[in-house]
Amino acid sequence: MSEQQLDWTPWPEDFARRYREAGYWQSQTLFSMLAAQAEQQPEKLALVAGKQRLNYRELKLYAERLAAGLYARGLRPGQRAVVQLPNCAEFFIVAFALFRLGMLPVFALPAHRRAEVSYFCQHTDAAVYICADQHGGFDYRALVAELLPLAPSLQHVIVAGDAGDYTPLNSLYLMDQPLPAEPDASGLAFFQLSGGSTGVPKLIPRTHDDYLYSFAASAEICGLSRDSVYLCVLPAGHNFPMSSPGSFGVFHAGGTVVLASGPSVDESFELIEAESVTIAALVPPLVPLWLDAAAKQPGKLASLRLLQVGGAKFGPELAARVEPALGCKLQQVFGMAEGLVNYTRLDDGPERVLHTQGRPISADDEVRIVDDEDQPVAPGEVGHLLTRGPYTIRGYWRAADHNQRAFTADGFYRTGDLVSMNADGYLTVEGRAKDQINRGGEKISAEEVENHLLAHPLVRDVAIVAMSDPYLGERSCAFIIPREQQAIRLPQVAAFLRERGLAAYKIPDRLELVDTLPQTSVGKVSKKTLRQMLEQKLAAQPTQRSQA
Ligand code: OOB
Repeated sequence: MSEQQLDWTPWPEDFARRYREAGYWQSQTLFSMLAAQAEQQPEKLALVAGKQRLNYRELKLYAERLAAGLYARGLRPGQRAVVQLPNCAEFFIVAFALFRLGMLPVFALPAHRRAEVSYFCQHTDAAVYICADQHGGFDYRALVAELLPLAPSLQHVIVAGDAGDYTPLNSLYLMDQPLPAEPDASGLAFFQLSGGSTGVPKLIPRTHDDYLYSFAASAEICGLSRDSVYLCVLPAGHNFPMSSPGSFGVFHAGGTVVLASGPSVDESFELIEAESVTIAALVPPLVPLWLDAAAKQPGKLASLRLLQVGGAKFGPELAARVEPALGCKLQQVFGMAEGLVNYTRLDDGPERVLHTQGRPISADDEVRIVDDEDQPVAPGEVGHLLTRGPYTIRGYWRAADHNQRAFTADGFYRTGDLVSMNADGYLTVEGRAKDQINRGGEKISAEEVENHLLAHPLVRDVAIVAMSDPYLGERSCAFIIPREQQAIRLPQVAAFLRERGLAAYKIPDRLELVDTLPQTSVGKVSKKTLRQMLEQKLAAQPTQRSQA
């Protein structure tokens, strides 16, 4: 067995055979999908990113030349590359170059900082880190300087834009150079990031076969064709905008991907009008902004056919406003980077589209809804969602102990979501059992942030919980027992976490100082009680919520 095989959990042979025979796994790599489009319609516009417009031939060519340049620098198939790029053309050129070479990208979010990025590099022994010079007011080259001593495996740092002391991405495009054979489609293609509920983020190993199936089938469910024009508003490396059906589903269908540089509604509306966008995907907090803007600028969205909303709970009241206000179909999407994705279907009526989060992609997505003892709940009742199937992983990367808890013995992934299923097989998300805060679609592992805060000299103990928020759905609140009555305030907490290199969205929105933390009967901190205490307090002083 190669080292790589020991690091992840492939599907058992009988399942793999079944998924191949059913035609889900096509033995096609992600790069060869792009190459097929370049062959069939070379001049078709594939990507719009700012002033750059690349057709399929160009996108494939740039990816190949970059793969050759990386290869010439000594980088080899199977090695890992941490990629932290904003929504720009290079994101896809780099991704497809790495797929071609058989290197394995880890797609860090642009919001990640030293703590997350150094961990990704260490945990995967990454050979290369690829970033932008700057984006959103942040200079990634400064991050590199802090990163290098922490990530001894890094052989190269490659920067898109002004590279400073590092290797300019632009210098790596090589023509007519040899490349190794394409990787095996049953092997790993790249890593998604888990939202996480544990001390350190988990890496999700995805194969060419399983990922390609997930977005090809998603593209079909969403009715994508060569005429589809997809607006990518969310960070391009997240599973939702990448594969549900996302940019990869659009490439598979031979359509056009239009990148927005960020979530600004003005930019999105300009792009929709200018590029005749037909489909876009949002997290729930962006929807009210779109509804307001659409009321002020009627006509801008004339080309839009489908708006997808997912990543966090989307309530029926807001959902009901989408179709009348935007003049397009709404689709709810409930998915996870580990695999399973559910969609309401294009021909579903309002009962399903407004009140459920859809049903799975595949007839071979197995879904179990169970109680705390792993026993099936009665039909329609709320329980823990477990799942396995042709594109849901069987284990995280290099996480043998955690995998024992996160998966059942027969390979079902414990999603940590509480759901109910109606008689038609549609799921409604009813809550969450995992120790996570879903801050408008951005996932925060409570334990990860708690561990950082426990290192603060004024913190004796800490527990982080979600508090409901009218705009983001949830925000995070830290309950802290200070040491020896010494007060600690939110700005100090924020500065401390920033200093430790944590992404800004993980910094608690509110701080409550307490003398004790309530306990459950088995002596664990009762986060349920903390959430109730918080809701009571916020109900008594509602204006405090936004000031916190
Ligand atoms: C998507 O992926 P992740 O990995 O960032 O987060 C997954 C978790 C789910 O387990 C669930 O807790 C929550 O995000 N979630 C939703 C939801 N969609 C995701 N909770 C309620 N309603 C929804 N519609 O977030 C993701 C991946 C692919 C497609 C869409 C979303």
